[in-house]
Amino acid sequence: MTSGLKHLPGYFDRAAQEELVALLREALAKAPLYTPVMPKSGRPLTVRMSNLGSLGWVSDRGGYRYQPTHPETGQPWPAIPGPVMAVWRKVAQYPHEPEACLVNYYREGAKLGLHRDEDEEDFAAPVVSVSLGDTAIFRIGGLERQGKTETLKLSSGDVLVLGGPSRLRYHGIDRVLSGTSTLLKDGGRLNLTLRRVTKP
Ligand code: MD6
Ligand code: FE
Repeated sequence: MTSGLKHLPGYFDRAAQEELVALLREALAKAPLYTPVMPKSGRPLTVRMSNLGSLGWVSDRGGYRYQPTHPETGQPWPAIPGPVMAVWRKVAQYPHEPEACLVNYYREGAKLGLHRDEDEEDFAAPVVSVSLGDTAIFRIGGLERQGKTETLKLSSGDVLVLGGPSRLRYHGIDRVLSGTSTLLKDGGRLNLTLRRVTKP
């Protein structure tokens, strides 16, 4: 079942990746990466997060949700930069703007457990992701958590689209291969996931 899953390796060339990183550094200076915790247990995630856009995805003891402000600064999230909006317009095949851009940052050893992106109101819109920095091992399964999975390498500059019948497939990041990219001066991996949250 691969329909709706689109991997676009090398969508951004090195110069474009550098521009994205510069824009992200500016945004993250205003909305710093923070360490979210799991609902109920309060266990910290290994991935650090921030958001751009009118709504940001957060996880805390109370649960998962979208909210308009940064949980630590209380400030609205910075705008989604133009070149990031542009990739959505190019690949999403969806007529409305994304509202949320989750920024995930992985240091060595960080991972993201198998999950579905299901906190949005409108699954008609795809989720579009952009990877920057070290290569990640992305695991993708089916619509059931127990189903068969396979892996895919996501490298710097790659775009991945989960839409249509693949919109609610389980997926996660097994690990990040340190030292595979020179893009980020302190190493690690940045991933952006763009989502439409509300029904237009
Ligand atoms: C990551 N990505 O690449 C995590 N979700 O760091 C995701 O969880 C994801 O890449 C939905 C669609 C595409 C993705
Ligand atoms: Fe996801």
